[in-house]
Amino acid sequence: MALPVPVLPEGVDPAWLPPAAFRPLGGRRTLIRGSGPLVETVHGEVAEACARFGGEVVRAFGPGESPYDLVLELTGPEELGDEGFTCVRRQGRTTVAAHGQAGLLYGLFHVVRLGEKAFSHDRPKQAHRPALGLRMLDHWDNVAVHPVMGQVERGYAGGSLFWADGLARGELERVRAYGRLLAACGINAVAVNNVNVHETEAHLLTDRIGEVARIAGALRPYGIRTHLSVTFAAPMVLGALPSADPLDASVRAWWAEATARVYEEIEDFGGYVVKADSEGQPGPFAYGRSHADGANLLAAALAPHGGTVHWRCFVYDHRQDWRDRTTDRARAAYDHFTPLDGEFADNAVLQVKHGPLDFQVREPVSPLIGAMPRTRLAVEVQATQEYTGQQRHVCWLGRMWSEVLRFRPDGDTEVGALARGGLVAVSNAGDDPFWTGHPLAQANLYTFGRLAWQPDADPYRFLSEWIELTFTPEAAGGAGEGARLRASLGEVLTGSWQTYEKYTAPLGVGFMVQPGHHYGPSVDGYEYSPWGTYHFADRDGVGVDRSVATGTGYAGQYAKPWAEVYESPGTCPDELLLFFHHVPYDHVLHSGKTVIQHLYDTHFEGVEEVERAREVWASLEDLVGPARHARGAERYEEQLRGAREWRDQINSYFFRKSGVPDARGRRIY
Ligand code: BDP
Repeated sequence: MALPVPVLPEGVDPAWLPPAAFRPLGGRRTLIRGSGPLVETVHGEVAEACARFGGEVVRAFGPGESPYDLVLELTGPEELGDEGFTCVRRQGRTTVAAHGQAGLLYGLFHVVRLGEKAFSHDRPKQAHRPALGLRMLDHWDNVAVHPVMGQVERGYAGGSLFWADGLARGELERVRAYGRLLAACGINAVAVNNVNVHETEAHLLTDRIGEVARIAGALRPYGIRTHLSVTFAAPMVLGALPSADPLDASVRAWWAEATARVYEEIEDFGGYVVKADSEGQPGPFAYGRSHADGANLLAAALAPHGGTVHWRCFVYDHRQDWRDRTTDRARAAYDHFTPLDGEFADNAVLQVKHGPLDFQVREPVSPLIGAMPRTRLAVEVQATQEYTGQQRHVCWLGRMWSEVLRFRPDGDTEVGALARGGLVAVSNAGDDPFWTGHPLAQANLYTFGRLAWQPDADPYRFLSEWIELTFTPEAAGGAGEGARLRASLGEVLTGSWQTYEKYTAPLGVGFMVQPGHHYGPSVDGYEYSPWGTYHFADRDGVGVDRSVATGTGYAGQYAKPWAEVYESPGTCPDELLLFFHHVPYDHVLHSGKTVIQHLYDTHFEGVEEVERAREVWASLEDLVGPARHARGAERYEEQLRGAREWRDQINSYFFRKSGVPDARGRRIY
């Protein structure tokens, strides 16, 4: 029996799977061959398209040669793995063949992305399979509303999709619809609660696992495995043991039993996510044990069931002495973890933030990636826009992520290939009607999934796909208006990351945000605090000396060629200069401009670019639908206000520090 396509509540944006995206399946005869729960999902999708747009779907070859337009069959070769598929069109028939059920589902979404082109002319057989086996979203959702952080820590899209009133939601249709969106961009794993595990959330592991099982049940029809963030202190918090020492036999037994019970409830449970010894979370250091001891404890509990532990590497001292210029937070992950290379169990994955600090608008790629050849690493990016405008500003991050994924830490292998443990994003979705607050922030979620499938692909291709699927330009306005819609959306999104960087904290200087919530400028907000995120601006210059010769030595954590490239201001790329060097304001960049003039110019330009984007969005009123348009328009007002605030504060600050006037004579206060 076909599984029904989830029904969205009134007013919820269908995002990149609006009914119109399925129109090309309409009026066609489709044959589906194979059985299993995900095949039923595929059947449900096609049946829904036929109900809406005409056409017919059947489950077996009828007598004689029937003229099928589309065949989706579970007969592909084993080499494709569970998630791969082939697609070919010849003699008027498009055939998708997969070995595994998930592959068939991904194959269907591939056909939807191709649209009419899937049926218009012959196509040679092409095999598709994901480069990375794990393509995951971490939700920083709290079950209970946290007094300071709200429900979704760093969430800008309303409350949690999973939890309401302190419990798993009773109605999970929207969770199923979320699973559908995720599958349509290739995501196959979700962690359903915050990495900061408070007491309520800790119980999800034991007495409240049934709630997690219900969520897992809603995501499963779309091929998504559920994971849980757990606290390292669980044996004490939940089991009343006197210790959580990873080498203690009773602690090991506790984890083994607790984990076995999890698998009784959720057979295909993915595993645990752990933030340990980080920003106040408990961890193995308390017992004089290493992070390999800690991760292996959980890996051992999960191994008999096929689960994985995702052990985060965001380990640093958040109570450092800001007067001590030799300690450097950027060094911490590498210093803690590289000595442990080779000590981690096979089912332990180290989850590394893409940059050494914390999801800034520009950071170098973490030197830890590439420095642990005998360990499985997953790379973590932040789709939720904590430091990039909190989904009130448009900031399409696909290009940034692609630069990370195509970076070659050793000058040879790309990050996308080194991330054998997968690609993970902190989710930007919530119970907001547009899923992501700003409707255009959906593009980040979509692009993330697609990049996790194919990390070396051109990210702009995925942006165009998102625009086509979400706005179906032809359907929205006919050929001429469709082209205008397409071009306008491309214009406001394509360069939005660079625009954001221009009016906030360019040249790799980072932070300068308001402490706590991290929205809006406060140049010295963290400058005299223990968090380790400094810019060291004084009357002579700005930036952090991380060279080996005279600074913190961080640049020396890279392999060649990067250690040399970053070591000297003469070779360091402009966009990272202030991350690696403290330079005078009149230091001349490769671009030929001085640092101070670059700061002034980019801040003026950034605001102008937002003004222009706001106008472009205003011109789309008739084409994007009234509710979506109104939401975007309101956000653009706020983005412009915010961009001006950033411009004025940053420019004034540096003008006053340096005393250097703007070469173009613009007014700086
Ligand atoms: C920082 C966030 C904080 C997270 C932390 C993490 O400000 O809310 O808990 O990262 O990744 O970016 O653990």
